[in-house]
Amino acid sequence: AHAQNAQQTPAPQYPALPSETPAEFNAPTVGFNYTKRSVMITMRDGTRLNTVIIVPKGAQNAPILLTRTPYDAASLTSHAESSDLESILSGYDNAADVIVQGGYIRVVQDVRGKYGSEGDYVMNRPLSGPLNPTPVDHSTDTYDTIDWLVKNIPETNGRVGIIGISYDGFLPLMALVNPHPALKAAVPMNPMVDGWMGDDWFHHGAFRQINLSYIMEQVVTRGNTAKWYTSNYDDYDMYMRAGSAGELARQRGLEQSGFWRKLVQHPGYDSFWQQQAMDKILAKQPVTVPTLLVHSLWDAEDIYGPVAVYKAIKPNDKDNLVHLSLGPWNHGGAIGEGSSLGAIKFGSDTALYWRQAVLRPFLDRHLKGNQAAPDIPAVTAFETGTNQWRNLASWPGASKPVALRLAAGQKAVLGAAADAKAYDEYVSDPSKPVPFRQRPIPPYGYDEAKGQSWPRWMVDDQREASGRTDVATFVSDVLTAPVKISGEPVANLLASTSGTDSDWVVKLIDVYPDQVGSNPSMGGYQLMISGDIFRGRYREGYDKPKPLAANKPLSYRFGLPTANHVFLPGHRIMVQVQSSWFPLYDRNPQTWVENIFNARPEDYKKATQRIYHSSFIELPMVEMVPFSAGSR
Ligand code: PG9
Repeated sequence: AHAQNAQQTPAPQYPALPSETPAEFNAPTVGFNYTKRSVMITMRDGTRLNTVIIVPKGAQNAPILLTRTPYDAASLTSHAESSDLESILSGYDNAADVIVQGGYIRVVQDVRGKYGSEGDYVMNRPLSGPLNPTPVDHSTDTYDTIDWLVKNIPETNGRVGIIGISYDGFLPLMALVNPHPALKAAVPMNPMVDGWMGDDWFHHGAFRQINLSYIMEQVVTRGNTAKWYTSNYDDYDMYMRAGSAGELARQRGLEQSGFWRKLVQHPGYDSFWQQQAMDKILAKQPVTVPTLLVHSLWDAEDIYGPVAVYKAIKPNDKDNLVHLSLGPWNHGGAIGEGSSLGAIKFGSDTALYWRQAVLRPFLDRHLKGNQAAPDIPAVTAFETGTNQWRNLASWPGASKPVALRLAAGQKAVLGAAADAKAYDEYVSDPSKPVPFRQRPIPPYGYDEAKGQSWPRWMVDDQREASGRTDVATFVSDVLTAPVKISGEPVANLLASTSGTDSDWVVKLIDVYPDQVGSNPSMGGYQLMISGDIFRGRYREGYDKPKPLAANKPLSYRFGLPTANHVFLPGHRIMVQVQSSWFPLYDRNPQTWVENIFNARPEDYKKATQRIYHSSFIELPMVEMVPFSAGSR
């Protein structure tokens, strides 16, 4: 009756109070030095991708610089609401100074399935093939995008470069597969290359559980609207309370995500990982596009990728189109301020130098068709320790392996004979895993104001660790001459565990002099130059997980991340060995379980670890050349 009554009685007519909001607001751009528009570009399967196009005012015959991203094109192109192009671009993922100085047309696109684009999101969408039955992938989407851009942006000169960091650095690698003819330059910066071997998901099989928050926010909604919540200010407590990465993921709803389910189904290096490793994919094709790979020496996220790709494609580089830069940066640091990282100072703004002396001439030469512009060196490598840039013809150049032996008396000795019977021993207790940095470990994040100094943890002072009884420490005598290494150190352990599985973490460390007059707080500083983890169950093969024989000395050999460092006279060389790196990596229960993601609390047991004195680190030693301005 009430409803009927409402229908019969006409609503009372009030005098209008018109809305003050126009039906459509046309934003003026008076005084702007650019124009910006968003378009939906249609891919070959009909899916439309949101693409932001920014054209500098007055641009003519200008090259296009493209970034494809899962991290929201709209926000990446509006770091400030400003009439000034450099102001809106400055920030993550854009070398804004170079882009503006070069007069580039800037294009940033949401990948399929994210933010403003249509379609389905698949993490690091594999190439069409065994892992992707559809005819579309990042290679085809980039091809179709470039084809549209060069035909629909009248101000362009028809030449396109693609640049990006991290995931946005993986996408330029995908663009190199069946590249569009207008693609004239690729700049993969700190790219994701092999998520299992050494980039974002695992390192030699140990799971990087600290990325759970990223996975959750990145894959469970199109616009990253579902947020990971903090239950503890100290991440160490949160992960300890959960027990295993699998349990925490369950508690946070991650099992609803297809990507999480794939991670759990593929804990080992099976075809799922091998078939999407970009270094393996690109190794099978010729190099046809000038490519500048960018590596950060303290990259906490993708420290494996750039050099892995360089090694894979350089043999196919008949026209010397491949370049490599190694800078003293954290992840993405090449676009920031590069005069220091944490407590470590480099004497100049290394990132600004690289952008002006390497990135800009590379882009100008290939995108402006300015073949007169000087080509950049094959390799531009910052040498930490001496704080000098080195221009090299190849990487790592003429290094030779010299053994740094883990000897008796907690000594690290260059080249000494082995003492196979003796060992150092420690107890690895999963209830007290070694923190990867001093606690409290604020939730994963970049906000220094919140103490979230994720970007600089790799240069933390390692004294906290070396003082622990569950960290075996070996240190050389004070050096009387410089020791230079260029390349990847290789850990060769002979070790036993009383358990039936174990993780081995090896860290190569530069120990500063006991006193540093010019900077007293650096006295005795222990700076990690290279370090990584290896999950023992894969010692017979990354695709062959097996229990370890308890209390039996077994050999382990695995690469450590690329270094380009001089241990100066007065310094010492240190090696630390431990069996947890928490909560960066999930704990190894140290007893065999089929899948550690599903380990139960009772599986986690203490283990007695022995590092035998026939263990050593292969150091890629280089004869020191006296520095002269000419070698810059
Ligand atoms: N490679 C970075 C990342 C990926 C996955 C987890 C955490 C970090 C990145 O694309 O930012």
